[in-house]
Amino acid sequence: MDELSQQDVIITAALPYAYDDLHLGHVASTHLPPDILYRYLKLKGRRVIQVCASDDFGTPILIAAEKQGKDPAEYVARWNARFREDLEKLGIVYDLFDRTSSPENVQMVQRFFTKLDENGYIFVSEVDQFYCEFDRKYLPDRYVKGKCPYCGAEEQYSDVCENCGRTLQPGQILAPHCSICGRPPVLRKSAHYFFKLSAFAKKLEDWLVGTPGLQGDVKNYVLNWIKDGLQDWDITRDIPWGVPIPLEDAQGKVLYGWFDNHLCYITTALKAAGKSGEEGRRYWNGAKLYHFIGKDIVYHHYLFLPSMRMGEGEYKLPDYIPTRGHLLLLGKKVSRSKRWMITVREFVEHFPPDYLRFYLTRITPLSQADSNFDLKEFADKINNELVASVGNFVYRALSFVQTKHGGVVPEPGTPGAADEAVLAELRSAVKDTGELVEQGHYDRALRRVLDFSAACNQYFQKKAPWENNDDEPTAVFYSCNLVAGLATLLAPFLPHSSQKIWDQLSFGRKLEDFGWDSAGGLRVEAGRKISEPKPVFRKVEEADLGKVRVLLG
Ligand code: B3M
Ligand code: ZN
Repeated sequence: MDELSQQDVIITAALPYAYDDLHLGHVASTHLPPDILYRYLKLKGRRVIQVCASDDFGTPILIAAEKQGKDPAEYVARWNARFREDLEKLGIVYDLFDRTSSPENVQMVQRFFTKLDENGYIFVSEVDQFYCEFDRKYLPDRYVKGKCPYCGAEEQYSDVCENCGRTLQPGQILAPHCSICGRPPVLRKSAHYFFKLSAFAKKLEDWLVGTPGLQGDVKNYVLNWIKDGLQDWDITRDIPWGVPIPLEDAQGKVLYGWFDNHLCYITTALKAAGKSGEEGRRYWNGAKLYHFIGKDIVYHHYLFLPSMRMGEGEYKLPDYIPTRGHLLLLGKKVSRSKRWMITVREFVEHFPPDYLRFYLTRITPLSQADSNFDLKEFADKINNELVASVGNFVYRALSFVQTKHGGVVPEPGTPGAADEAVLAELRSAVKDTGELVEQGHYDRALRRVLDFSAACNQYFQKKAPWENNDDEPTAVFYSCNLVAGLATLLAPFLPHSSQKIWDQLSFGRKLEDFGWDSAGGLRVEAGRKISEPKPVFRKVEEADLGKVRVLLG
């Protein structure tokens, strides 16, 4: 990233389906990483917006709403509100958290369809669809259950077997039955619209190879998919919940959720920026684009999304699609059906949000490798790194000002070698951490901040101000400035705690007003009266962990 660039930045996070709570896995791969980048760029003074939305359309959501006897629009609105609440608790605040079902997005999606059609990338073909004669409706994928032809598991959806993980083609499932009434469906012909994904093979390849910001580990296997041949893509659903296909003879048909949802990145960003039409396109096309995702939706983001934008021709492709792996829970894969998951809601009832942010950032690399949420490791990292290192230094340094100097930062003497050295270490921490964030390595960036915190503790120990040496005021003065440096360095990762530290230093101005680059300087001046120091972190006890174990049954 060009340091001096005034280019706009647009950051998006994958859109959660509006039918279940956000869990820790969503946070680790999809919502927390972009928030770190966003907060950092803001501190760097960049023009950046961050957006997300609820993914409202699709068969599973319609079924879930029907099960509760709710209107789907009302059903998804409740989830949307719930997502915002949960994310806000974690300090993840989007400039706009919209919804794929917004009128603006419906308009954008229909525009895309029409343009793709005009450009020759849409065709019609008859497909076999399950149809329930009793319920008088077409039954797409999730409305039909049956036996998996591969592993024999019963009660699997007709598009995927949750037991063996295989994808099924229409008509492949054995002993199919309607999930509403239980009767066997019949196969009927239905006219479906297809998107010519195959026409983009070469262009996609060129884009993958020619875009330096795309992750190498993902690129390689996407290139292999292209080599194996791309299937044209059925983008039609015979259900009443989705973006209506804007054609006379497509009555009763809507677009598949994966046609409309990623277009909401564009819609929502333009809406957040207050731009539309030609101005909106200019804004989008002039910006650096980041789409953060989890590895399970690589296919959609590295093939569907770019080819639709290429085929439509007006909106730029992403510069970065940071892709992270799954978060295992105590070594096992998260499963909604088995309820092997911890929701954000549950977690923040027991722990401060920054503890989650800290631990997830520490264990989540920029790669498709899975990470593992482990309770013991969680407690160890919080207790040994956050409490014993960061918390300890901040509290010791400020308590010293309080008890020995009546809460007033003392006037320093001439700095010695150790003071110069620790200030140099602060400067390099600011530089290194910033570079690592810009490269997308938030785990390593946070690790770098912790190394700095260790250096602060060593400095304090070495200077031993409690021995009342001549340079005691210098040590205390420098320590206060190191505390301020830590507050800024931690701000992208731990916004709540960093604010608490900042507040104890009683700056008249906000942390954000100082910005990132000022963090390497001496910002706490002598004579300043600080607030009463209080420990910023508390230890995680065995009893706290017990509460989480209860959540998992
Ligand atoms: N809702 C899948 C998911 O939640 C899907 C992402 C859409 S991003 C455009 O993992
Ligand atoms: Zn039926």
